[in-house]
Order: sequence, then C-alpha cells, then structure tokens
Amino acid sequence: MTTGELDWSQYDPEQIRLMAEQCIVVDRDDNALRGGSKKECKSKGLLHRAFSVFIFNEAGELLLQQRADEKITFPGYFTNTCCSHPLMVQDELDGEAGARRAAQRKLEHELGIPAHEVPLEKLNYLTRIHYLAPSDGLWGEHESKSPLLGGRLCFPLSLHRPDLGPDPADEMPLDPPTRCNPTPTSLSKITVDYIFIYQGPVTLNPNPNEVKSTRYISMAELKELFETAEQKGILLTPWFRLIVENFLYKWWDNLGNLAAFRDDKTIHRL
Ligand code: DMA
Repeated sequence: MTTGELDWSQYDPEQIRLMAEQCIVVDRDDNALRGGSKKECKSKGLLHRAFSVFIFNEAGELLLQQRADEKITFPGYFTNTCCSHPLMVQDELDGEAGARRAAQRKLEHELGIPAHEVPLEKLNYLTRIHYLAPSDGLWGEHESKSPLLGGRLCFPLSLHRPDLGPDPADEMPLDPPTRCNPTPTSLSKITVDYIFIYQGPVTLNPNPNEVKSTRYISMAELKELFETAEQKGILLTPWFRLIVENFLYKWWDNLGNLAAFRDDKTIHRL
C-alpha cells in the first residue's frame, strides 16, 4: 500500500460523487477561507465547518443513527442523529444560519425527515466544538505545508481500510491500528462543528445509502451503550463520543430550557 491515490473503484459510486461536494475551509476562529472538496478536506486534514444534530422525541429519547456500509468513513458506526457539512453555497456560507440550513437539508437527505418538521428556527443552536474526527482507516505521517495547520501532520493513508480484504466490516478491529506518532497540535483540530438539538416528533424514511438503521435510546441506555460498546463490538464515532462525554448530558437534562445553554461566542477546543 502506498500513500498515493486511492483505488476508488471499490467504493460506492454515490458516496464517491458526494466526495466532490465543496465544504467550507475555515481558520481556527471559524472564518471562511475558501471552498475545498470533502475529499480534499478529509485527506489533507483541512480544518472545515461541520454540524451535528441531536434529535429527541417527546419522551426525551435520543435518535441514534447507524451509518450505512456504503459510507467511505466510519461505515456501520453508531452516531448521533445526523452530521455533515455546510457547503460553499450562498445559503450555507453564513456561520450559524448556514449550518442550520445545512442541517435541515441533510436531515431530509439522510433520514427523510421533511423540512417542515424541523423548522430552522426550532433547531436549538448550542455551541461550536473544534476537534479532530480521526479516520477509522490507517494513518500515516506526512509533512504538511498547509497554511491552515502547518508543520507535521498525520493524515489517513486511506479514507477506508484497503488492506483488510473484501468485506472489511466483518473484520474491523475495535481499535484500528494507527501508524504514526500523532503530533497533538496538528491532529487534534480538524473540524469546527456547530451543535444543534431539536425535540419533537419526526417522520423517518432513511436513505439506505446513508443510514443502516435508526433507534431511539434513553439516557440510561446510552450510558450503558458507552460502557459496554467495546466489549460488544459496537462501534461509535469519535465525534459522538466527544460530544456525549463533554456536553450532552447537561443539555439532555435541560431539553425544555436549551436557550439558557446557548453559547455562540465560544469555540470549545477539544
Ligand atoms: C462529518 O459527517 C461530520 C462531522 C461532525 C465529523 P459525515 O462524515 O457523516 O459527513 P457526510 O454525511 O457529508 O459524509
């Protein structure tokens, strides 16, 4: 295996097509710098804008998503309701407002939730989190001259797991090996993630190219899932872990009073 171009023929054509979407490359203060394809952002480790949505039903249960096997990164992993990126288009360029529109767009695209069921103004914006969502693939060392990150940078040799055979999902180790000595300053800050919470009934019609399964889960069940996932071989995305472990429970305890927790000034560096 080399650090060269991937053999894209082994990936899902629709997911390859989506890799061309233009994300918003930002500086560490979340100022938009330029567009960059999802492929470029992920493979070069460019800091870019993202969003994460957590939907709760009226009983206060969280809607989990399991990512489709077709996803190029983190296939089959359990995660929060919906995550993706605002795009470099007029409607989605403006920080919070743009991330809201992107969230509404992707809730429909991934989960089939009609836009009118998640009105923009009813998505509760909480805060921004600046962190690395490391690849589930293998990592290699690379010298980067990136003006955004600078210095030595670890990046995935592959966005997937090319050397694990024809059905890698069956053989996926719980803790995939890494092949570098990560430099914390370059590895720990890739995404500025806008966090939204919505509570209310939604109609689900998942897109099988994006979502393998969905499930509502209580707080006690989520705590148990986090404690037992590893021994049960259940995979959880790293950004979901970070948000749950650092923020989610205090918001979950206050679903009726989320405005009090809104912090649109801070970018939390994890
Ligand atoms: C990435 O989501 C978002 C974060 C917060 C890491 P994703 O890989 O599911 O994006 P997409 O659905 O656009 O592939």
